[in-house]
Amino acid sequence: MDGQDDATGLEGLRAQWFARIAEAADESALEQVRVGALGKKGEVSLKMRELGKMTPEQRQTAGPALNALKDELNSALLARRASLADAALAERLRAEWLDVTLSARPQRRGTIHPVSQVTEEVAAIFADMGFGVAEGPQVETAWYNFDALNIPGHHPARAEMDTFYMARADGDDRDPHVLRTHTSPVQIRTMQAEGPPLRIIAPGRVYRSDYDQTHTPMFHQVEGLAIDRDISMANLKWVLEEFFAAFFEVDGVETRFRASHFPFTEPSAEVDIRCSWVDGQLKVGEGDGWLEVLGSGMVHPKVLEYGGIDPSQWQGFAFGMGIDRIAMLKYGIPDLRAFFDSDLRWLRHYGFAALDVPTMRGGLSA
Ligand code: 2NL
Repeated sequence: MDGQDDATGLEGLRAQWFARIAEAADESALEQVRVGALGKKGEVSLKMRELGKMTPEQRQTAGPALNALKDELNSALLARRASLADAALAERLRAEWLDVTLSARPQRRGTIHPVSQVTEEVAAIFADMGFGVAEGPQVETAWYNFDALNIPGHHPARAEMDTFYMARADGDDRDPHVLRTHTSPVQIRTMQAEGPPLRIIAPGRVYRSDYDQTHTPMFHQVEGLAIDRDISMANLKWVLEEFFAAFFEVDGVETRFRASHFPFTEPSAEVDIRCSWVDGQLKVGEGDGWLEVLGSGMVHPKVLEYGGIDPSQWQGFAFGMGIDRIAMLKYGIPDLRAFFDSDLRWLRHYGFAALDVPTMRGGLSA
């Protein structure tokens, strides 16, 4: 012990408070230490108050020494508080640690519905031919669902027995809302939003007021649309034959085009694929039977105009088919209505494992 510290008795005080700071186990203990030393009635604060009773000479050495001690304690408190906060954070990080790389449990809890599986397959095949996937609202205006498709006001499809009409929130009954009866409005919207050239498919839910052995009020459709400067029915035929061969996983599929009529295409054709039935099982691509699978044609000039596309510069093909139907054909599912019963036994039987993602290289149902 020597010099001024000894004279003012601060060395012992200093050692004692530094030890307490070092010992404080958490932030609230540290706060108590701070109050004990530097608070209003803290030991160091009281010592500073005693300066008033000292002689000027005593004060000259004791004053700066006390101030220095106060500063030192403050920095030590600050440093200790920071290290306690670091330790608290490190402890939280250790305690709340979670292994996000832990592999999923292998139990098969749920399955992919055949409609989802087939939609993915269709999207993968068309993606390979340069088609993107377009989506749009299921509640549409009558304009997008009917007028833009050249379906006249008196057309039977518009009748209430086929179409679900909805009251419009804005009260405008000139263009009522409907549940879309096909995914064509998605294609009109895409024409308007993106302009030509276009290559898209529009899969999704559609609604018609119909319920029997082969119809459900909600079902799934995929439509396709290709618009460019010189698209013809020959392109349509190639695309469809490519699609059916890939979808049914055979080397080639012959198609048969039969003249038909739709308001939105001109000319229009219904398309059959060559097939046979062997022991009640469908064989696509061989045999002497024909199976009707879709409707198609060249997009009507008026429909192009409604989509904001100049029919003197652009033309295109379009087609539509039922997803539920081709799912039944491919996977041998006999009853359409069971698709939407949510029967777990059915879902386990016809459902797909979650990781059977269709790819062109690995095979669609490999
Ligand atoms: C069928 C028939 C078809 C279309 C859908 C379409 C869409 C636009 C313009 C022109 Cl935006 N056409 N779609 C064309 C022909 C047939 O569906 O039997 N579907 C199950």
